[in-house]
Amino acid sequence: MGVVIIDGTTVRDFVNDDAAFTKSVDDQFAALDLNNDGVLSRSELRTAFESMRLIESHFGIDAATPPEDLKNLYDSIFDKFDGDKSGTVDRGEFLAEMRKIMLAIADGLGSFPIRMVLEDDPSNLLQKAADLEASKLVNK
Ligand SMILES: [Ca+2]
Repeated sequence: MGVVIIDGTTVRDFVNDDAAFTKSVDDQFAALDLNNDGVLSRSELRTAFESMRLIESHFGIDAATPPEDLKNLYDSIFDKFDGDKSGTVDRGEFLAEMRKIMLAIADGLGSFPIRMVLEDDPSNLLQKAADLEASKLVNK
């Protein structure tokens, strides 16, 4: 567990750092692809979202959401990711949609820094955004 301070600029700088962002999302994709077939199934993506709390709040999911609504919501999220409607989400689709989501989160944060308690998850993208900013400060 760690506490990080992030704002929209932290997140946006991370998304715009193509090499760092692509590598982080690729790492996350590999971790989510539980059966290693190179694509994410509906259930793999749902497992992913259940573990990404901030994304849940971005999509308006909370503990009181009834199971059927939750299923519809996860279906609609899956459809957003599955751009070519192939029934699976490939690496490129995942990267493109994660970029959009992270930029939307950045817009939502704006210039107001927030303190976030992050669980110790090396694949957490917001953690990576904060790490990238920290590494730049060190190098200045
Ligand atoms: Ca898979």
